[in-house]
Amino acid sequence: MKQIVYLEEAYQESAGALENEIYTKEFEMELKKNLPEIFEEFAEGRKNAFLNVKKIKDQNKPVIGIFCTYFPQELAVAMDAAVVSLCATSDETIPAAEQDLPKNLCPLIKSSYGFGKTDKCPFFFFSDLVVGETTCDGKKKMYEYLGEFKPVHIMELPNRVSEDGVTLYKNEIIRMKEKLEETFGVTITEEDIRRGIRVKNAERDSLKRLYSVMKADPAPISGMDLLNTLVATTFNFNREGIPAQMDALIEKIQTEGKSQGKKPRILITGCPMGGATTKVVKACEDNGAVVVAYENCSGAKSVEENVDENAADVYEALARKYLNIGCSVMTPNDNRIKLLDKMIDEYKIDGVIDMELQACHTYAIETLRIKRFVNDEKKIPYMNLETDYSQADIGQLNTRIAAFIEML
Ligand code: BJ8
Repeated sequence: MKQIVYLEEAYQESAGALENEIYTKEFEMELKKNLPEIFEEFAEGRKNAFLNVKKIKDQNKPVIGIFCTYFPQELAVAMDAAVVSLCATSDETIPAAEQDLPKNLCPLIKSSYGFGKTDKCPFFFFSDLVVGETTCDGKKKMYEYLGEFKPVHIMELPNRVSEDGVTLYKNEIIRMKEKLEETFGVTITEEDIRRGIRVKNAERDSLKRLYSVMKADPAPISGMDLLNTLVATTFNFNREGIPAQMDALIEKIQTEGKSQGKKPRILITGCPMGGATTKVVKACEDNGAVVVAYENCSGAKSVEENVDENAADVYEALARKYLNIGCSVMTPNDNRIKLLDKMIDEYKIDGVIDMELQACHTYAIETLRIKRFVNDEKKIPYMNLETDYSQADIGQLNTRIAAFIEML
């Protein structure tokens, strides 16, 4: 009885947190203003994600919570587990986190920890196991404390893309598989993993097809709709169903989409986005531009490259794909430059905005390399923005972004 009451309370609280985290009223209004019939299904999908994860738990299916795109989701698909992206984009839980963690830490880390500590994230609540990777210093040290609230498994991620790195990560993927087998009492065969690879490749291909609609000039949808749809798909637990859903959405965009008109075309790179940081996209689009591409982890970074389906060694194939994600925690991080190079050309980008979260040292340090590349090699304007999860800098963001767009 106590458990049921607790679950109901958790539902109420979690639903509130979820609302703040991934489904803002502002976004709902944006949808209504633009293409309600096209995107409603996706907005609903996000709203219902909490109920869906609860249904999955009721069916006794394992739920794995993740924070980062370096987790090889193919392993979860291989054992029919659900993967949930844990709440990390709202400032609601930062005060609770700051009781334990330093204030001058990246808001993403504080938010994640705060959701774990306060039990306000429905996905954290239902996760059987949380997986973290040794990415930036802040995240990997935070996981040490997160382990006090949930079982946490850490994958050791190498700092550089090299053959030694591939071997290290391959062994970590095998260790991850063994951990899943031991935790959930299942056997994951090579054939299961090959199926997981095919499912995830098909999903990535369909997401690529979706965001490629923005190659059209004028763009057929707003950058806000694109971002919110991309984020929403991470809460879809039926991974096999995503390609058909994406294709239906693309068809609707092509037949019913409202052209955005001729506007300066922006690419956003840098830290992951969603929730509180959609303020940057809003500021771009309120000031007359359209965000046509997201190179960050909310967009192309983790989606562009597939796993080799024909590789003899599935673990090595997974290690190669995931290590190629161009995150600033890698040194050097040439893959970010390669992807930016390709996207700036393909999406006919007029200006690049590099968004850093406060106290994210790796992305902040990398701004110089990105600026040099964008200005000197691609010969287009670049702007770096540092922000956090508060609303305090909205005025300043608008002023700076308006001036940048004016220049394009
Ligand atoms: S693969 S971008 S999801 S690590 S913003 S917590 S880096 S201090 S989020 Fe990331 Fe994986 Fe990389 Fe993507 Fe640290 Fe920076 Fe905070 Fe960050």
